[in-house]
Amino acid sequence: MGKPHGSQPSGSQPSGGKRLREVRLRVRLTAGLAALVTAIGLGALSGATPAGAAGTTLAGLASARGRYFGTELTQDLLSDSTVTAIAGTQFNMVTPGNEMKWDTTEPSNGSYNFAPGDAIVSFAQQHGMEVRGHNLVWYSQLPSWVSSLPTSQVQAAMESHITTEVSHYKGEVYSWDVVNEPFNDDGSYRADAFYNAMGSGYIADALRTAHAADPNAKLYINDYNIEGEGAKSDALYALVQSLISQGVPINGVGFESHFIVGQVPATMQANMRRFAALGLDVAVTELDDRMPLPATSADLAQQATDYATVVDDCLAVSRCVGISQWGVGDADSWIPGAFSGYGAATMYDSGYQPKPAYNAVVAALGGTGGGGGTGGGGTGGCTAAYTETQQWSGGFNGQVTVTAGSSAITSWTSTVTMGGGQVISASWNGNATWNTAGNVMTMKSSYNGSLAAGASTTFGFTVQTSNGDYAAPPVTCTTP
Ligand code: 9MR
Repeated sequence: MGKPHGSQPSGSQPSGGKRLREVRLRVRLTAGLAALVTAIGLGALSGATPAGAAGTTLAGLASARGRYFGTELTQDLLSDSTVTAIAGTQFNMVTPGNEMKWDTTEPSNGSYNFAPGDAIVSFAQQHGMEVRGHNLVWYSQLPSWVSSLPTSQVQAAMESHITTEVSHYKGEVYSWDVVNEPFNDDGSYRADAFYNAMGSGYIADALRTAHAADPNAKLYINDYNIEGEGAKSDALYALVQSLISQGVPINGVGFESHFIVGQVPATMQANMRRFAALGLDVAVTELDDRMPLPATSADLAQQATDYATVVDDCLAVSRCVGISQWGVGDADSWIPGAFSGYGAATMYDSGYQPKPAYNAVVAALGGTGGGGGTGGGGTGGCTAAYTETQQWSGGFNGQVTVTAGSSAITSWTSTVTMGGGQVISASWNGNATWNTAGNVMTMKSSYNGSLAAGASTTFGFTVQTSNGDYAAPPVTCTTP
């Protein structure tokens, strides 16, 4: 309890992977376009981008760097339009929080329920996102009928669970966390129902069984407290080395990455690199970065640094395929429920407004919106991030969060560039001017120009769209 909880990198595709990736991309784009056509009608397609592919979103920026940016999502949130709007535009990978776990998918022996997982997959497909299947074999959220089985029956139950679930989602998931959290923190094997019945050989058996059911899915081992070098990651490293030498199908290692502010391991990049050097993909699978509540601006600034560090680490390792945050925002994060007095662990605050960490990630991914207007240098500077706050037929409200950089600022200027069929009809919380077409707005600070280092303010505006284009605009921020 109260310990950092993290995850690790995962492995990648063997031969034929490139072609598969191309096919997957085509399928994904097709799904994204289909969703777009459904949402806005055929006439609006020209010039629009599928949700999640826009250049200024986390997903779009990550894609430009050859990575994905994902989020965890649970079925109950699919009816929350604020959450789905962010999830469907900012992220292009979804990990179901609980919906594919054993206690949901096979609550009693041989009786399967895929409806909750199917709902997440369908949301992903409608928004041009891919899915990380999570998870197949785990000591937790394991129905009691499995742990009560005579040890002689556990292997058959495990294999049939894997075969049935992986077959059900064949072709629909990008990767599977086949074995989740198999180690104790000292690097010994966790003595769960599977280990007790089969010894450590259950891991190879699980991977082989999953591969037989869907040879195209990337198969991962996923764990926490393995992000930096240490006894636990050494144990995992030895395991995957041995699996590879035996020809066991393993493609990746997932680093969960449940961090505490200021404690991203300094060896994370080197550690990911050594797994990648084995020919595996690595991924940051459950990123969050918690702090004591109420959050202070110093902790939020440190969190921004931490998130940027993780992005930098992933970008520095060519086999790091992507980063997923665990939850969309602080309001749906597991942290306050699990670590009393802690929270504020994600990039979006409890009202789903982007935090400094969001801007830092945008900047780390090379985005202009988060890059600051001064070109760095540590004096002044600001970043801007867009979110849609409301939408109706023919229009929407947008909001830009302006965040000061590493020093206090006294004024700022932000630009918002809408598409050709979009006209900004109103604005608030700043002094705005428009171009003649009405789609490019320059907003200068008014009463809200003075911001302490890392502090934020927002301004808002209303957009009328004549062609069904609700796409997010590029936004910039500069200081004098
Ligand atoms: O986010 C999940 C939460 O809703 C569940 O209550 C919890 C139960 O163990 O599992 C959470 O997700 C975990 C993930 O599946 C594996 N790594 C740790 C995550 C946080 O506990």
